[in-house]
Order: sequence, then C-alpha cells, then structure tokens
Amino acid sequence: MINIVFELDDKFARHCAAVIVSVMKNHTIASAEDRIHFFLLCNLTEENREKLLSLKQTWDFEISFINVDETLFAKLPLDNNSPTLYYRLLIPEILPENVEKIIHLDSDLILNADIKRLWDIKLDGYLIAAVLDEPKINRKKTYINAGVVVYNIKALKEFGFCKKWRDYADVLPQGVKLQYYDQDILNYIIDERVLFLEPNWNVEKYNLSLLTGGNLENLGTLIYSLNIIHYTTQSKPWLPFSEHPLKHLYIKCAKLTPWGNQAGEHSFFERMVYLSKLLLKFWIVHPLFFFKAKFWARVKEYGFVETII
Ligand SMILES: [Mn+2]
Repeated sequence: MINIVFELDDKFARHCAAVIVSVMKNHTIASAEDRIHFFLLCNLTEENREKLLSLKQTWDFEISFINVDETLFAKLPLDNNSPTLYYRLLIPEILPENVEKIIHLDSDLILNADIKRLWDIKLDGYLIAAVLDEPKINRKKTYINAGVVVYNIKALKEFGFCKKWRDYADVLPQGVKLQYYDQDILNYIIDERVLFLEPNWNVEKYNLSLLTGGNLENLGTLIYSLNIIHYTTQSKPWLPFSEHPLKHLYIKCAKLTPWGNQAGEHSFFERMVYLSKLLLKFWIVHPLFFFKAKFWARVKEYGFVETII
C-alpha cells in the first residue's frame, strides 16, 4: 500500500481533489502493493467529505479522514493564516500504528509522474526525504521545502519529533514571527539525516526556471521530466489572472473533480472583484505607490497584476 497524507480545510477541499485526480491519473496499479491510501487530516463539512468520496466512483483508492484538535497548536504563531498549516507536525503520531512511511503532499500541487517512483526511493536511516528550497538570508543552505516530503515515521518516532516541536513551541517568545511557519519548524527540528531528492519532485518557482533553462513558454518534451509541479507563488492556478506557465496541468485535473465544471474560468465580474481586493490590499501597504518610479518600472516589466500580487 502506498500511503499519502494531506492537510486541508474546507477552502482547499477542491484543490486537494485535483491533487488526488492527478495522482490517480498518473498511477498504474499492477499489484495490491500499488494501491493508494490517502489520509486527510481535516475537519471538513459533510458535503465536502461526500464530494471527495465520490472520486472513488472513478478511481480505485482508499481514503481516511482524520480529525485534528487545533488547540494543540495554541503556542505557535499564526498571524492571519489557517491553523491547518501546522497539522502536518502531527504526522508521526496521528496515523494508524501500521503506517511506517508516508508521502506528504500539499494541496497546491499537481502530479505529472507516477507517485510510485517517489514511493520506491529507499529511506534507509533517513528521517525524511525532500527537495531543497531557495537559500535566503537567515535560512540555512540545506533548507527544504515542506510541500513534498517523504516521512520515515518509524525513525521519526524514535527521534522524538513531536516532543521536539512541542519543546520548541514552549520556548518561542510571545509574538515571534516564523516566516514560513510549519516549514521553518520542520527545518529547525530536522537538521540531520535528510535525503535530498531530485528537484523535479517539487518543481516550484525557485527551481522551475533552473530546470527548464528559463524557457517557460515552450517546454516541449521537457515537461515530462517535471514530476511534481508545486504552485508556491501567490498566483495560484485557480485564481483569476494566474500566469503560472503550467497552470493548464492543474485545470485539466480540477475539471475531473466534483467542483470542476468551471475550473480555470472566471467571469468578468469575478475578475474585477478579485482585482479590486488585490488593489485595496496593496494600497494599504503602499499608499503612495503611484508616485514611485520603481513601481511603474515593475509594471512595465511584469504587468500590473503581477506587480501588485
Ligand atoms: Mn504549497
């Protein structure tokens, strides 16, 4: 059995469904070992659960919904984000006893290869396997992206992962800022025994142009080497004005979900409402933006919407 875990709230149910479709579409079940069990850490409405379950009419997989007690994260900073982003910290202790290994996937990505190829990578003594992220100031060179991670649950239990992050949360000063929340914690706690995966297992903004040589419009057969596309930017493929060069891969899968009819289509009204909200948010942060030459230079280079996103 191949185990996959997601964490999500009601807003992301539809995007998680698109990921499930993308996993199944690219997967061949040759034997019982290849069957997939999805574990969803979530507190979803009945309606959203039913819709996710209805995918079983088309695809052959197992699915379990696991409720999460959000008070467990009371000591961690959230700002205005959903506590969902911390659910993954529970992975080593919230799953059934017999799950010794699991692939964690974000709900803002799309599989473009058979997940079995990732599953078959041997973890041996490693705690996790993941892809390197962009090294920024104050971030270590071996900083990993938390969107696609293979967890060696047995090893993480022995390592005491859950105790370690709770101890860490206990000493966090009030009002502290974690720039990337759960991802910063994961990188802080796990500083050793990380198996670095090939970048094509988590193709995000940072490594997309590195892998494609910058030629994003005309990828040709190169597209087949991008195993997982992770839409990490603000410009998610389901939003109006998204300019992600691989947004069509998301839309193709989203159309095959119970939410899918209008995936990727936005009426003029929706686009205007979205643009007004963006503009307002931007204006609050940069009230004098229209006086700044730098702003207009960016508009010229990237376009107005991309600049204010
Ligand atoms: Mn993500």
